[in-house]
Amino acid sequence: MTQDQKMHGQDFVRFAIEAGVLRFGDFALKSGRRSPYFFNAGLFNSGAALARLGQFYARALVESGLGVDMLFGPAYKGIPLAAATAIALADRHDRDLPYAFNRKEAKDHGEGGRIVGSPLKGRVLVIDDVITAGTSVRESVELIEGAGARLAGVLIALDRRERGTAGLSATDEVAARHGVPVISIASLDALIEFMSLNPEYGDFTPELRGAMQTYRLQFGVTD
Ligand code: OMP
Repeated sequence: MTQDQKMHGQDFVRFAIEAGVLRFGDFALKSGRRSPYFFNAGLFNSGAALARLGQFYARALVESGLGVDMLFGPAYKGIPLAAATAIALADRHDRDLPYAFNRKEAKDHGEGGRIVGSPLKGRVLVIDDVITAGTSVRESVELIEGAGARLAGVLIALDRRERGTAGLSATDEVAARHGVPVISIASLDALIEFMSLNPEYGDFTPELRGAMQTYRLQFGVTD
């Protein structure tokens, strides 16, 4: 990871905390694990927050150097994420990429079908919030391949760096299963580093920082 990517991750953690998206407490996850933190991307819920979020995604993609032909936002949460990223790529990076998203229910009238936006073609980047078990990625891959296109990679906001079914992190499992990179704006490591560099910020008590370390030891991957 470059120094720039590291700084970018730290800036994103600060932004997510300030937006109330990253919270600390006691949360039950989809996996059944109890976590001392939770990232709720749905709380990037104003025009300014969404615009800034899109800029973070766009920059992470450009910095990764990954070549993609279009963006795909899986319903529902991925839809505004892909749209905001497409806008930021055009505005800030002079890259006008097509984008699409799916409906959860196929329509039997009007234009019909499950894909809205640009037809799925070429190398498609899936944009999502958080990967835990990678369930939604599998569904996106079926849609992409069903249309004759190819998954190019997955771009997420936060990589929780938790163990999946094997010893790998769930994001590394997704990468290995589909043979593509998973790019994240920030990771649990960035969050823990932010907490130790800014102990006075928010309410990063020694107890909370201890709980984060314990959680990482219990469920995280070390690399
Ligand atoms: P998978 O689709 O199994 O990878 O799980 C990702 C989902 O976990 C997200 O889309 C959320 O519903 C949820 N989640 C978060 O949004 N933020 C977190 O910090 C943790 C989770 C989670 O439940 O693991």
